[in-house]
Amino acid sequence: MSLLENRIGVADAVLLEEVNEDAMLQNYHARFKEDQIYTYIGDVLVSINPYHSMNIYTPEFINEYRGRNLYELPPHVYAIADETHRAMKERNADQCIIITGESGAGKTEASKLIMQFIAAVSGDGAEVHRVKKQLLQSNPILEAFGNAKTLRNDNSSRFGKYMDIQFDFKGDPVGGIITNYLLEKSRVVTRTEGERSFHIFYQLLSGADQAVLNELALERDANAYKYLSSSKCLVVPTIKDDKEFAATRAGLEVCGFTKDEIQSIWRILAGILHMGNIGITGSGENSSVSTKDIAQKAADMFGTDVASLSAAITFRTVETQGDSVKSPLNVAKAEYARDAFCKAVYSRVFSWVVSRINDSIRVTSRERTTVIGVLDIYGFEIFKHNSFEQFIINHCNEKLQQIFIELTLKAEQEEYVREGIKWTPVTYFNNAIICDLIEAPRTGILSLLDEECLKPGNTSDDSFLQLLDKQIVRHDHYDSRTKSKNRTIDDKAFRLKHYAGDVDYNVAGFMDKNQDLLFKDVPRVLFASKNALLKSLFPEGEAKKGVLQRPPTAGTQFKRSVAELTTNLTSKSPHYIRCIKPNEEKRSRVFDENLVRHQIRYLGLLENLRVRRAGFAFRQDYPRFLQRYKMLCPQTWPVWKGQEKEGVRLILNHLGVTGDNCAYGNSKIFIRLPSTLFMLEDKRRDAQHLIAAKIQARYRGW
Ligand code: AD9
Ligand code: MG
Repeated sequence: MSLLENRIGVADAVLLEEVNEDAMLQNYHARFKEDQIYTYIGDVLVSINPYHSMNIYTPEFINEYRGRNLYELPPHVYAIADETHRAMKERNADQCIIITGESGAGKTEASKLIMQFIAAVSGDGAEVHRVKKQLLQSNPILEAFGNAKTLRNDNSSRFGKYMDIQFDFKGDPVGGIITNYLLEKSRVVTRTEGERSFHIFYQLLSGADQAVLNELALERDANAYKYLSSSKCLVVPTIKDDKEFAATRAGLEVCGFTKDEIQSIWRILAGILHMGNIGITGSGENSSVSTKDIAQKAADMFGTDVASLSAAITFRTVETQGDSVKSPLNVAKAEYARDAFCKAVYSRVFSWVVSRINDSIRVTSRERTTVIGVLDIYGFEIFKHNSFEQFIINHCNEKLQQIFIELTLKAEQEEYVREGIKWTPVTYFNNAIICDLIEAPRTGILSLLDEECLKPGNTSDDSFLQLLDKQIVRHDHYDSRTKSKNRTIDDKAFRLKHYAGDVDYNVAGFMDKNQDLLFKDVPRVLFASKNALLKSLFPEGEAKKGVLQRPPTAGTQFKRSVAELTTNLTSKSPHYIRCIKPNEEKRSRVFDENLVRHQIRYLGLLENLRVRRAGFAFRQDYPRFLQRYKMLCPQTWPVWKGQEKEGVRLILNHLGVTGDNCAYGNSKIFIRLPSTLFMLEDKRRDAQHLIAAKIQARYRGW
């Protein structure tokens, strides 16, 4: 079936008769109703989450899409995967696939389908087979440790993931490197009601053998653990935690984790759950652990001594000129210290798991590899209450939108220049202004946050907000109660007008989360742990080490890694998947036009289409065009021996497509109107029927 035979709406928005939001929306709606979840805008794939399983991911589909041209078959994520893989092999150049869209739109599913496709179409030698298995098996592990049920998505990624799949010269995968971005570690101890902590906790409790739970001193009931029970959501109907546990464990084994390592991970997770149950009492400026038996369990799991563990959360050691003084913490501060302890342990275990997977799968030989990078990060989020985490997540999405704008525009412009064709640029909303507002050195919000964190004396989340109100009050994309007296904004919040909508960020916790300070007591206790893994995660706890340099703040670290990511992505040939969420209720077959319209708007899909059509709706290189349509002209059928460009000219002249309707680039033919393409396709179909009929008649005549 050709693209154009797939006549439910149009399979490529470029072929729409009218270019406007309504036409785009109606096209998506019509297709969605018929389970056509994929549509192109040129070579950008738009994917609308069907929220039900579809039988379009079978081995037959994989075979169908293998080695085919993008426009030959109906749009599909496999077509993008194939195109990317082929482009890498043919041009011997690094590629990347950038998957964007808001939380729950289908990014992670798309990234898994891409990996599945690549695994299926590449070679099958023993070594390649091992690598492919490990690449695929790294998914359940990362999802167990880094994903969680949120209000938006039952399997929401709470970390950013970028994976380079490395290939040899034959195009077979030989390894991979995963980069993880800031995990939302606060989830370990708190989150909004109705959400869960990371899947792995529930998996462990429901999936581990009783003997394992006994060893970990754990009860099977998740409700027994405050860190889990507090958000009043333990079971998710769409998730089978026990089965997932088996998958996670199998993944760990395939990726080379030893039995000891796996056991250490379970002990650390159990330790965290026990920590959450530790009771702290006290009066005035003092506190102590009131549940010694639980503290003992936590200490056993962490391989530490219970007295040191208790002291690490109820006291703070302050060092002054060689002397160290222990000062007591009140109950609130001790609880805070306990939570900080658990968040630090969990996020370091997570990063370790990623690097351990990398140790197994990355290519160590010096053989040159080309890569396909697949980016799947947490999507844009707007909650009722948005905090530092949403600020970071949304900033990352803002940057990706900018990359999309710059690269699609740039690529399009470059193509016209390369092909020697004149065109008038289309104006675009460029969100660089919002990126700057957040990340500009000295004047951006992240810098102002650092400034406030580093100021001596009395600073607080409130003083940070005051600083923003003083420094950036005039920025068009910034608002606050102080600035506009707008009472819809909380007086402890600031509002940013993001590309995807207005978000109010409550400043409570911004300073703490940015500083991310871990008082030395914690690393010291953990460095002394008998659990070798835990010990290795807190090297700064080693007593002899001199004064440690203050680590960069969480915001600064994130800014740097996003900058690295940007450089990395822009150095590769990009391919895009834009994911759309059809409704807020996670329901199948429900298409909320307003919600989709909003996404079409902020994803810039209409501008994308305009740019794509600015001039020419369709383009194809001469050999392919000639091959497809040569039957439409007596001079080129059945064989054309002249130059391909000339052959194409003969065909188009013969059909009356001349003048402004087309342009002859250096290597491609550009066609202005979609209707021309329809005409070509119709004529081609008629011609095919005619040829088939002639052949049949000839056979009958024998
Ligand atoms: V987040 O930013 O990580 O919160 P994602 O990654 O965009 O988000 P995800 O891929 O996790 O969303 O998709 C959400 C859910 O939608 C999945 O768990 C599936 O139940 C469902 N989904 C997404 N894509 C497909 C699909 N192609 N076919 C069927 C799908 N179901
Ligand atoms: Mg995801």
